[in-house]
Amino acid sequence: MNFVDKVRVFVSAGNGGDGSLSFRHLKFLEFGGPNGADGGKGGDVWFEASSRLTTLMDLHFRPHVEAERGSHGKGSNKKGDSGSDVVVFVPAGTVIYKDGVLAADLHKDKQRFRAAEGGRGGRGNASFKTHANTAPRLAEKGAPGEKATYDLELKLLADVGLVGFPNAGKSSLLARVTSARPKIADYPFTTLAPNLGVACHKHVGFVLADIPGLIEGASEGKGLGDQFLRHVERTRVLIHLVDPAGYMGEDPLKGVKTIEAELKGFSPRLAAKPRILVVNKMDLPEGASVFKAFKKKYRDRVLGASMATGEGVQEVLDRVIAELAKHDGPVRFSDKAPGETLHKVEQGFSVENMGGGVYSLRGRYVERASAMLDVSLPEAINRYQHTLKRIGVDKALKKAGIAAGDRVRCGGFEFEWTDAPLKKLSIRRGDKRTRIGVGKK
Ligand SMILES: Nc1nc2c(ncn2[C@@H]2O[C@H](COP(=O)(O)OP(=O)(O)OP(=O)(O)O)[C@@H](O)[C@H]2O)c(=O)[nH]1
Ligand SMILES: [Mg+2]
Repeated sequence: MNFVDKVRVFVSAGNGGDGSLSFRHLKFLEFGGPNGADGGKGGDVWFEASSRLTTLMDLHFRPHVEAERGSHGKGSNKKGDSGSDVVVFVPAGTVIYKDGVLAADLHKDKQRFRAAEGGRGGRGNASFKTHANTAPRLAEKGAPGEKATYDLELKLLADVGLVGFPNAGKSSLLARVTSARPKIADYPFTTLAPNLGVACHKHVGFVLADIPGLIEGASEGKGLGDQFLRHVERTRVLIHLVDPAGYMGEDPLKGVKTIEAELKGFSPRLAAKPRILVVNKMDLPEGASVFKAFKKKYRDRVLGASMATGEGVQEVLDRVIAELAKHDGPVRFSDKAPGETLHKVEQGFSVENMGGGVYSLRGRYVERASAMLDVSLPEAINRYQHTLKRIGVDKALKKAGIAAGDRVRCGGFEFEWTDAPLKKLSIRRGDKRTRIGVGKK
């Protein structure tokens, strides 16, 4: 089984339901007034952290997430139902990026982030009723739900990270101080995916992460180490384990430099972590002399231990809890965890002359307005034109050199531009009323 720790997810929120265009018809009441109700809101898509999950595996197999659309409004003022939200559960410790920018950091159980907001329901004609226009033949289509692509990364939430060359005894340390039972064997790259374990020492509990061994070039992708270094990126302390026999016969003192360079090469954040240097396998014949050489260079900063006999393990744990106490507080990936964000529709727009008499109009507000326009309703078109004028689109198009007969594209919608003055919007009467008035004379 693969350890999935990075996955790209495509989310689409539900579209809003369309508003209804309807009038009340009663036997003895000819002009019952508009009663077309609004459409329901489309469902949102949320990410929620759950401490019960440990991998992003599910999303790896089902990366497309869609929320339900709102239902359409109906006559007799029957509002459309909202579409149900979809909640995607991810392990606590999942960091979410949108276009390479941090969007949310779900490090605590039940933390939520709205990944895509459902479109609002279109308004029915009852909503457009005013004193001046008592019978509007005007309704909006539902707003499109947001669509977005996110990159999710799982960062295990461990307090202590175990680093070192393959075969140094990292998994042996985890097995000795926690109830985790990782695979341990006398060959490099025994560990292929991170193992976590919970240790308790002198009433202090902490989580240890055992990751695959690092080799030279790990930070550039050699071996297995680099893809897992990010798991220890937000631990508070690193234990660097050294095999006195040296990795592949290399001098263990030189080996420390190699690992240090890899940590630095991966990220400055990793390089800045406090470290506990431990010469392991002190029961081996070369243990004592190697430890002596380390002591000369690193003085108090190095400890000797044996995961085989248990010698020195208590001292390592003492050092761990002392360091943890010094570097308190939960470790966050970013200082500003956005948590929940509200998406406001930006009012800004931009106009671009594409050549050949075609102009492109961009901006979330205008694109949404275009998507909500029901072109079969002249009154809706009139209102749309007034909106564009009010927010200054007309002016901007003129400035960009538009001429009558040129075309404007906005979202998936295209219209012809004219210079003709707009009809007054507010004093339009229902067609029927005018006709009846004439008839009564
Ligand atoms: N003699 C002796 N052998 C040890 C000690 N600690 C670990 N070993 C042995 O060293 C070998 C490697 O141990 P692991 O714990 O698998 O090492 P690792 O660092 O997790 O290795 P990778 O997962 O491959 O990176 C195993 O055969 C262990 O039994 C020790 O203190 N003394
Ligand atoms: Mg291991």
